[in-house]
Amino acid sequence: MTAIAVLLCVVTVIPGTARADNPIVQTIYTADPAPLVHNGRVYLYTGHDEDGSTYFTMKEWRVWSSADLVNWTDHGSPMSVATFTWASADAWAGQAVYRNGKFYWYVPVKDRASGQMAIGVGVSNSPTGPFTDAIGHPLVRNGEIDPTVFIDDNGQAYLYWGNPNLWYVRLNADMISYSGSPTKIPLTTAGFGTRTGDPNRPTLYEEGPWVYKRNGLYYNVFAAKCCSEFIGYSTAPGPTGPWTYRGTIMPTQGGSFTNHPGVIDFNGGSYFFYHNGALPGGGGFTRSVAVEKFTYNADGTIPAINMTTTGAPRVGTLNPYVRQEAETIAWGSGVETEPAGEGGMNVGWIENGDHIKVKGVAFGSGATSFSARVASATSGGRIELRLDGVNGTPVGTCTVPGTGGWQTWTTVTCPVTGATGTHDLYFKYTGGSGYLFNANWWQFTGGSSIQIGVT
Ligand SMILES: [Ca+2]
Ligand SMILES: [Ca+2]
Repeated sequence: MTAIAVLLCVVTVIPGTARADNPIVQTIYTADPAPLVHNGRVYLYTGHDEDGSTYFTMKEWRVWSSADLVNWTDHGSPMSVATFTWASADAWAGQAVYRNGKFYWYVPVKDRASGQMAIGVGVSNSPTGPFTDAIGHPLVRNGEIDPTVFIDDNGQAYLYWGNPNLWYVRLNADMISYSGSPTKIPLTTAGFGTRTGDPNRPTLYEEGPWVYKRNGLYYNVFAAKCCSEFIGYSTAPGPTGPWTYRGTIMPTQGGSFTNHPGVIDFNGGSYFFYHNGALPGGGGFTRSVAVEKFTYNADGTIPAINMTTTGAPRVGTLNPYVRQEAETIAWGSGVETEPAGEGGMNVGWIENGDHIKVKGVAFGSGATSFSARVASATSGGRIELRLDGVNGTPVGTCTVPGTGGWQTWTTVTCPVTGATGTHDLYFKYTGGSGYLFNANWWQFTGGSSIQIGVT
């Protein structure tokens, strides 16, 4: 019985267990992940390392979202250095939180007048923006970076930040002002571990704090030591301490000399976001955000977590019978994204042989047709629909014509056969040389993805 059960398990698991979904974003370099769970989705706020960067050359922040932790929708850049008229550079590591119907995005950015790093705060009615400067000046400015914001159960919010020090201040309920003065958290070796070899930095705390509360325990997860950094953490019985160092979560790995944590619970699982240099051309200034699933120990401590190329398991399916964005991607090869003239983002830079994988597409009883919103300033190409591999089972091919412009959109439709059940779907783009076409969104028609009762 055991052997049979194991065999059955293997047979059923393999089709859904695809590999290499880390890093999360393949279209650009991303850094400093800050995940936020809201209304059944994970919104992932990141920085953007410019291609070929040799410093932390960062001009804008980016937003992504997912309901299944494998297919991530690109929401573009709803906030940049230019959002803050008083700022001159350095769109570095921030965090967005939700309160009272608004999203507040706390970020470090360089104050033009003083030349010091300061903390700004953007605000939006939507998790994907656009964000505007909430106050028109820095929220705090003391030359230190890396804000994290935590709202306790009693409604008191705290802003923590700092490198080389670790500061906190109590935010008012409006989330854009504070009471009292910024206070230094004592960096004791009991609280933050012992660093050797640097008399100016006696503890392991370096930067990038991520403060949250879980089951009554307060956590401060942070980038430790330098350089290269690892991720360590401390816990406390209250939001202002006293902190106790609890050890390493993620050791130094992955080809980037910095790292940055973001920790959430979602859909019954716990997830650890970080960054590394895993994309081609990647390194300390060309980083990529990734995610691992983990399970807290019974006493609330966090196990060691290693970087993988596998990423988090899928926690849902994708419904192909509603509009899905072309820029919803589990893995993209050869493509990039840009703002679309008719709203949102589109996929572009599509050449012969490029592809996009979307995982866990629930075709149910079977799709009969496929439509895609496309544009082409050249002579177009083809979208081959394949299951479970870039050269997997073909279930349809749509021909894309020239439309007279890269933002001159039309909808093409083609028949589909053999797409039933749940599969990883590959869009394999084929055609001539050069850029073929852009894609904005897609949708199948046919069988019901969710079969409830009889209609
Ligand atoms: Ca390409
Ligand atoms: Ca789109």
